Amino acid sequence: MSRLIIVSNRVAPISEGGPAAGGLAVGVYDALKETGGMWFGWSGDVLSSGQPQIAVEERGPVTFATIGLLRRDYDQYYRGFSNATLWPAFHYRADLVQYDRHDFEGYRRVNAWLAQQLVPLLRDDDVIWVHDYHLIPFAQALRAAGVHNRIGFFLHIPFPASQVLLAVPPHRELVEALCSFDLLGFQTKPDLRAFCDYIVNEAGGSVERLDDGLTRIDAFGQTLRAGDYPIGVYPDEIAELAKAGERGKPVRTLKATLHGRKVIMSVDRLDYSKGLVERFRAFERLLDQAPSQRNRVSFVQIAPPTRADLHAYQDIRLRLEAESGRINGRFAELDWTPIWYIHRQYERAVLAALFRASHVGYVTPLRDGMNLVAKEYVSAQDPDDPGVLVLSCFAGAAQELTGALIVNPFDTDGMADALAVALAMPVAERQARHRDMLAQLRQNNVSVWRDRFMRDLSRVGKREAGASAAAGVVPMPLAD
Ligand code: GDG
Repeated sequence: MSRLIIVSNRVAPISEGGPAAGGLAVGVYDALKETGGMWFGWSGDVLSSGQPQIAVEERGPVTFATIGLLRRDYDQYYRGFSNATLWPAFHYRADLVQYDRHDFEGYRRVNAWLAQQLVPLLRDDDVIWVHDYHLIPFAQALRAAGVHNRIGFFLHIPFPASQVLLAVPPHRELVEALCSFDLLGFQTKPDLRAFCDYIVNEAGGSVERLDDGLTRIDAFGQTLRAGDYPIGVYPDEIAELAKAGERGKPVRTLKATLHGRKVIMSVDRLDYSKGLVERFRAFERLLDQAPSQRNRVSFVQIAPPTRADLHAYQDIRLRLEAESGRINGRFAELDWTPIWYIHRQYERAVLAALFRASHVGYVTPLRDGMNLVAKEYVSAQDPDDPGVLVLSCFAGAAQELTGALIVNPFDTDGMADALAVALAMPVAERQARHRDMLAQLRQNNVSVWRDRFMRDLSRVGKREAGASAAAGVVPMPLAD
């Protein structure tokens, strides 16, 4: 059996059997344990000087290989091009795109440098699976270094419509780089369609739907396959965690504080793509339009910090603090706080228990590749008395979780109406919706997602030596 090599920007901290790691990390780690293999990526360390060295740690059949980044590389590759250019553009926020040519050079340089670090660790029959937008040029860099192994790529975030992608000046270089992979995985069919649209209408390539469900792409002198692979969770494990936490301190504290009031629950990294301000305003609209809900329901927003050194993230934090303060100032009473805005992280088990204790899961991103919180919320519910999921039509999860109340996050009244419907929904309807969604989550759990991708990657033809040279790939400069 070929070894599996996972490459991702960050290597997930895995605590064996522990509840700290999420489903994705566990799902990928399970695959590594089965086939044997390696997880390669940035250690999370930023070095002010010196030459970063790979640290290799063996855990049974799995090798973890991590390396630090120099400050300049971190600034250009991670903060700059990945998170100030690609992240907003891929989430349809062309207005937030900041582009600096030097950052793009740094992004390509770090991809080439990381690829050079990986090459000596590779064997001929390794299968390489690269994750996410930080590493779009990674296969191109490996090909330039003479690697002919099968290389797949999974994009965790949306792939934007062509007219939005055109806002990123080097859009053509990016899509050309993607075509050096053998298999491209997208979260949803609309993402795959957006990619195909670019290939046909902007790159002059062609796409063909194949009998096996994959799409064949011919562009930039390369032939590859693409498909949609909606990522899943382990619903039964989450349900166990949630149940185990039912009588735990966090849930007891929550219930004691609420005195029988209902709870609307949201959990998101504090990111402008998650639609938090719009969500707060829709909750305010509910209190405006339905005075009977006042003092009867509280909205708990857990929003751990993320990328706090970027301006757009400082801005969303300030806006959210202002909104929660304003709305609480308008409606709060001596014995009732309408919005609990909590800017910190909780343990995974605590979140699962809080999901189970709440009446509405309020998940309304403006754009999201998938949104695992939506899937975790459904998984955590008590099937006899489940909460209701209110879900944005712009989350990838909305393609599968059709038993949710699907809302448009730009429609404040529509969201307020959905909250009112959710809070009043009879138990039989809640049970039926939950049953459908749970069946879907079990059918497409994270193992199924991973196995489908790996099966398809193992089927694509291995690249012939010299194929990348024929496609005109230019070797990229190495880091200083
Ligand atoms: C990207 C894509 C795609 C959140 N707060 C805490 C915490 N979390 C966990 C959640 C969930 C995960 O983090 C967040 O996953 P999402 O899918 O919701 O969003 P992104 O972080 O933006 O993830 C997304 C995903 O990749 C996978 O492909 O679905 O579209 O943007 O698991 O529970 N976990 C803990 N404490 C917290 O306070 N322990």
